Amino acid sequence: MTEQFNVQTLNQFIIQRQSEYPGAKGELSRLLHHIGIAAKIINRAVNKAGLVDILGEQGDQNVQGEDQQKLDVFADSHFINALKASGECCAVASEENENIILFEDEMGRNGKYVFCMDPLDGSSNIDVNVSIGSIFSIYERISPRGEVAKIEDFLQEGTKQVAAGYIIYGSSTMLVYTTGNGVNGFTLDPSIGEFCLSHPNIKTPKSGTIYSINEGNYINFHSGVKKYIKFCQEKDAKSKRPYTSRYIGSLVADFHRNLLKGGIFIYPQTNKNSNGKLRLLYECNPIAFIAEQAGGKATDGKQRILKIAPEAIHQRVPFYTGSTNMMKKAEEFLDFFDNI
Ligand code: P6P
Repeated sequence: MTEQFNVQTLNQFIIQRQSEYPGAKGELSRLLHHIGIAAKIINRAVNKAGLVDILGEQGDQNVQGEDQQKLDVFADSHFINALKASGECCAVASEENENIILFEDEMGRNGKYVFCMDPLDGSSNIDVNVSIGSIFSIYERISPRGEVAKIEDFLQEGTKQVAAGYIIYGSSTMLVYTTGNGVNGFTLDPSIGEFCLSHPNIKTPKSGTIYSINEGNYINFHSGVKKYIKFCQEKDAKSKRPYTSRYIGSLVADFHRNLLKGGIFIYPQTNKNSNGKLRLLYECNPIAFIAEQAGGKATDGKQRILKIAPEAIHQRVPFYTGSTNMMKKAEEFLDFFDNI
């Protein structure tokens, strides 16, 4: 029994960190606590997905035109319920909903924060038991409290995030987040139903030997991306090349592996999709915040992801993120960007 009292739970950590913010009234702490609750509920569903009828397609399509999996819809609704219950959130932008979701009751109108999320990223992997994730990003609203939130509350550049994180539902379930003072990882201990601090102050290696990109799109890549892939594959003992190619097709799983081991993840623009595939607000910005807080880097091939001024809630951007030395080398090739 004593061992269970040596761990620091997510809630203990949140409360301890709150004391480091003089004057903090606990709003962000309460919001993070409710995210943890939603994560446990979704984790339970993901783990049982094969046993109860929540696998397979919902029969609808989301705003991206992607077939909605039942778990997508389940995750979306449970996060929204938890955020509403927290009393600290006034509106939500979700991959699963075309428009922002407004909390218009008195408690919602007084919420201090807006929340961007991909409630279940990598959902095409759900039915084949591959790791999937939830990704979130939190901003302080800019519209006056007491009023219904506005779209402008969501169109803030990534540097304004007050918190960002992801939950990875894999061989174990982890919640990894930052509030701008480093990155910490918590592993769910099913025996006590608590997220416990397992990866304090995560720092990503400056170099790595993993590159992650969907080479199935190779013919559509710009020449600079093709040249970088060739660089990764050339023999060079000094720089430990050829690098290892690892690509799961689940952003949270690919990023989490590279964060801990060192590596680079690329979802570039192509001649078919000039802005790539990943969404700025609820995929690239939160991941970029974590990458930078862990000592890594995140760009769209030219500029910091976190400095991009959003124009729409489902806006897509090219995405390059990972170990600083690998990003620096990749950018040398991207400087020679020319048309395909
Ligand atoms: P592709 C999942 O659908 C997702 O949004 C990310 O999780 C993942 O990194 C990417 O798309 C995979 O896209 O085109 O390589 O299958």
